[in-house]
Amino acid sequence: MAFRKDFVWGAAASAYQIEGAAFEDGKGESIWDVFSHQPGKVFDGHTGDTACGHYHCMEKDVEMMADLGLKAYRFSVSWPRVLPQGIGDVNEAGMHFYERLVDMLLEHGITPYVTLYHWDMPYALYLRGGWMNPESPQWFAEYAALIGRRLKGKVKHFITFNEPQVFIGCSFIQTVHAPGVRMERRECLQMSHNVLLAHGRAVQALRAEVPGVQIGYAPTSNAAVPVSESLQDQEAARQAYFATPGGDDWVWSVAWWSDPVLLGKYPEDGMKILEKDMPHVGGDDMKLISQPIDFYGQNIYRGDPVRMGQDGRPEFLKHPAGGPKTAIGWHVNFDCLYWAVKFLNERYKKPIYITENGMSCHDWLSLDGKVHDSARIDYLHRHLLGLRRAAEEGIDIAGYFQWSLMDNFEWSQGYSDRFGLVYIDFATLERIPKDSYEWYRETIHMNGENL
Ligand code: PNW
Repeated sequence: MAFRKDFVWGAAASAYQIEGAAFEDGKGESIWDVFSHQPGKVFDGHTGDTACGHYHCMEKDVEMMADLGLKAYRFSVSWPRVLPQGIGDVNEAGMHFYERLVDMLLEHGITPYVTLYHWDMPYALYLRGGWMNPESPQWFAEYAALIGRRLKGKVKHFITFNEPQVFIGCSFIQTVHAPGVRMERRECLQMSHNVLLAHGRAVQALRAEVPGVQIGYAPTSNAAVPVSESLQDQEAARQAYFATPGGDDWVWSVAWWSDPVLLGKYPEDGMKILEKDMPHVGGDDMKLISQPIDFYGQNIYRGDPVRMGQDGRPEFLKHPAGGPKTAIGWHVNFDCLYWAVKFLNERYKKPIYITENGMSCHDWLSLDGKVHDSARIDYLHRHLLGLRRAAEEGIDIAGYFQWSLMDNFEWSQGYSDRFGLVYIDFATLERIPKDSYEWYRETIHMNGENL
């Protein structure tokens, strides 16, 4: 069997992108609530105020997940929904929502994977400097302890951060995500260090609160895909994947965000490039950041072609003209999961989950009332073939979370890009399973033997 028997077939989502109820039941504001209401920040002025209305129809959504056959559901907790000021008083109504969600999932035999931070920082903490504040790791640890305490005995799997490089890079360098403020490189590196410390503090807090907890981390990367399987091109891709690029692109370095957590040090090439902007690294910092975690997640949507250049150095190539692209404009490289997982496993030696993978399409309802998203099926199928190849080669792949269960608020793209297995009519919030939903159900049922 290619995929192990207990392979975790899942789907993922995040709080701000689906919940709505942004100003209800005592929830505090997040940086996304504020940002999406500023003119010109999000496509056509869309906001997550209502989103998919998941907060109000969670029970129905879980029934849908059960119908789909999901083994696991990865969701995030909205920090300001449970702690409106980020620290201090708990909003019991908000906490109760997640307790009910977890209970419902367990009743349906679906394992919850809880992400603590999927970008919606409490606005109150942002006003105190956000990740620039040296107290931010402590804030995050207190929040992690609260979630651990309230969900222990029910939730075993926690993920500290979703894509730290995106909430630093897109927010403070590209300024297209909340809070959308340009910061100096020195400041971005300081924030990144504080985020890594916050990860370490949260791991400690969760271990203290939750017996038998399994803790993971979910950064993202574009895979580096060798243009041929020659050993030279493979080596070029491996080097390119883990190299720290210069300029603002340091933030997309795979090694920058994962070497500290899994190897206990910043990558040397990166430290050289970033030398004059490096944050102060305290004596015990790296030990705190690198305390053991249980699994390694990676969100992967794309891969870039690499070959060994004439000069013996890796060289990124252009994507072929007219090659496949998704609606959001991302180039598709079907082999990205295979190569990413292979290289990550070699370097970090941890059980790997693909914590996100999926395709944006401009889906529409056909005359027959269905959504025939054959391109998405083909995308998922081919990416899973790559993952299967990795599994067949003996790489420890624990699970796969499709992004996303339903169409949702795609950050600065608003509702203009659809990633879901389930179509949402955003006027009525009606849910309509797409063809890919039926296909994924079959795939889960067959444990991938249909691929
Ligand atoms: C992820 N990139 O974001 C996020 O975790 C999700 O919330 C989001 O909806 C999903 O992918 C689809 O975009 C990413 O530039 C943002 O490679 C940017 C990149 C990757 C993932």
